[in-house]
Amino acid sequence: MSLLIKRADDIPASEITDRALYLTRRDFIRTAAVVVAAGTGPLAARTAYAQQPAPHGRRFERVTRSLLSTAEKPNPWEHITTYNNFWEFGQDKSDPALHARTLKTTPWTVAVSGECAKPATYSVEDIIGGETLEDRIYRHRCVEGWSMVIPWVGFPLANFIKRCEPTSKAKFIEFTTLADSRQMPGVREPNLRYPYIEALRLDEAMHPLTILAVGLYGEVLPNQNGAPIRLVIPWKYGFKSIKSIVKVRFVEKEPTTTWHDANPPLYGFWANVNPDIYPQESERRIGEFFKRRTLMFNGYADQVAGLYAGMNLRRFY
Ligand SMILES: Nc1nc2c(c(=O)[nH]1)N[C@H]1C(S)=C(S)[C@@H](COP(=O)(O)O)O[C@H]1N2
Ligand SMILES: [Mo]
Repeated sequence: MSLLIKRADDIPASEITDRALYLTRRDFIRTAAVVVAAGTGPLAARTAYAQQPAPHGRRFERVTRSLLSTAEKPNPWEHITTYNNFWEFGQDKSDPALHARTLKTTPWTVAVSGECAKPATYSVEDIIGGETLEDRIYRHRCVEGWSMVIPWVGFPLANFIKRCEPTSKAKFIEFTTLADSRQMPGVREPNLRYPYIEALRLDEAMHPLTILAVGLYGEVLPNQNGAPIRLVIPWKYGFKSIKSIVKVRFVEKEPTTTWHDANPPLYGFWANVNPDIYPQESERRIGEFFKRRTLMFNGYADQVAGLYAGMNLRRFY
């Protein structure tokens, strides 16, 4: 970390402005304080400097445009690959870009088990193989109050689920992230229980908006964004979109999930974006200065509200 500490008067003004624009307001104030005080030390190291954006990876050959994309302008590669949440690589937004570089993503397999007719260990190549890859530009809303627009490359999770042939008992689908402490320094920290686990009700998982993402901006997914394969479910808070998946399990009962287990009142199992539940009424789009109003189901209400008909969304948050 110490290599990243620069004196404030070494930072070009352009870098300060650019960086400040996409920090949260609290971080922005801290950064400003650091700049004014020409401070160094841990605070400066933590807040003042962006990581290098991810190097560019292999481009996918055929990616079709999806009608399910938002028309909003995507955030640039630099934002999406340097401002990340991936606690297996550290808690700061800049940690994953720094520490995930060395994650080994080939070979990679996903072990499928539980209530299904085709339990097996699938290679990522096999999972992606027969799929038509699509550009899916989605809004992303983190429970911490920031948002981005991200041009994923992926395909409906439903396609993979059908291949696994869930039985009639399967009501939920559970996902697990790799937890290899040799590659993932965060896994040794006592902040969350690893491996990271997330789950969806099966009908949510089968919804056409729910995808397995394998790329970003037409290229192979950078490690910090959850390579080689991650879930993206755009109407829920970001923590549901689990990264670097190594296991899938079909189950009858609602599984215990990492964030919900860590703090149930704060992180509901459902995690549907809901501006009516304090303090989620507004968000800051990374790259913008003023806040925007958060939309019900993150703007996907027309497509997904029906999944929750008759459910009290204040109780099942
Ligand atoms: N395994 C794992 N998956 C994870 C997380 C994590 O810490 N570990 N963070 C979640 C949160 S809170 C968010 S907002 C998104 C961030 O994805 P991004 O860095 O690609 O934008 O990943 C989600 N998936
Ligand atoms: Mo998040």
